[in-house]
Amino acid sequence: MEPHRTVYKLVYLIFLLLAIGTRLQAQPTEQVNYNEAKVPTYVLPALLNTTANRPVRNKTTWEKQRRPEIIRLFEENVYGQMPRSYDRLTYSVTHEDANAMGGKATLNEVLIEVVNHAKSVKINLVLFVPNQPKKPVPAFLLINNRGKDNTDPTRAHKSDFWPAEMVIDSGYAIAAFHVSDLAPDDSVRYVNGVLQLYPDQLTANNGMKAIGAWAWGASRVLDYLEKDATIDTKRVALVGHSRGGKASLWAAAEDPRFAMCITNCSGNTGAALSHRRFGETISRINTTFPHWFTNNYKKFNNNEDALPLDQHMLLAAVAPRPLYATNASKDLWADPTGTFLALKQAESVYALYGLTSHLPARPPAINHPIINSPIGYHNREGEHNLTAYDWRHFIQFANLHFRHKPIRFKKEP
Ligand code: GTR
Repeated sequence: MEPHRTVYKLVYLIFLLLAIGTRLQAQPTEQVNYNEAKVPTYVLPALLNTTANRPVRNKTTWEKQRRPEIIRLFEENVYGQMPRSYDRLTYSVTHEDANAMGGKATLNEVLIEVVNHAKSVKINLVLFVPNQPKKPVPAFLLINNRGKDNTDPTRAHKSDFWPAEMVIDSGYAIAAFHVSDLAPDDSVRYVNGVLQLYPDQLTANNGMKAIGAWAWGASRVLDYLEKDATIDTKRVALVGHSRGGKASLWAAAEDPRFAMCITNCSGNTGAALSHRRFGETISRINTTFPHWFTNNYKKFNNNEDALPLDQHMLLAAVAPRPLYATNASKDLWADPTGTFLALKQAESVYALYGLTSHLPARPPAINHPIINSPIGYHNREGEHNLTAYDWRHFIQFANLHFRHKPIRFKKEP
């Protein structure tokens, strides 16, 4: 054989081996279930029974006993402790434009600095407030887990992920901060942020990680908004998409000052039930994103039945505040059915407050939003994303629940 042919063969063989190796690495260790018939039989932890197995029959027992128990269960097992105290919060407006969006809004870029134990974290807030009416307005606050260009203060770049003009035209302020200011979304670098302020969290098995840090950040932004006279902080809706939607749900459950929670396509360890093991599972999420949840949560990898909780309990912790969850029809990874079933479970807690949910018995058809209900929901046609369609319905939901305005459904494009 000619020597150069042998070299070619060798090079080919090496490439082949490398390709097989990469593929093997990328292969999931566990099959993803997208088949409803293969959902195992499961028993959800009872929402309306205390851990001492006492029935919860009214909102007093719910608020005094069961709700705090549930928050502790999630702190201990899933999202980690939520430190509430810090030494100092200061802020400065780094850029103001009273004539933003062609004069419709005032832009404030605010640098919020939170200090604890001589360490600080800086949160960059982008905030547009409508120039009319001249009184405090309700607001939407987005936890931005995508590129910062999605919340461009200059508006040179516009994105349906944060359609600021649409929200301003509807009479709401719109704000956003980026998750990386609190904890970079990276399995090594996530410690460079909030966790520096609370070093004990780093070693505790129930220590917060990235998702807890993002939720903590949302509450610090609310601390700032409470000092801003243009915002009606009794009517702030917290919005998050996907991993940001897990954080918006945790933040709203944990901090009752958020008046409304919107959790968009949040899926596993967001609004979907884990016990179903449909789409993304606990072991998949903990393996791919080891920096999101507590060390304790890893105990439930392939062990969902041992969980003393499920996400219906977190949704219920938002009650009686209006709660809106979404899915996208092609996003089976986030388990639309499991999300809807979790919301249905939470209805019993809204009922303790005399609030009747109008969710149908079975998941509504695609693009059939349920707005006129303290628990709202839609399954949008399409992919995993946060879109103008989603925002239009968040605004309608807020119009109804924040302002008691009748819903005027416009024809969908
Ligand atoms: C996926 C992850 C989901 C969801 C999503 C996102 O890769 O498995 O849980 O968080 O990312 O944030 O877009």
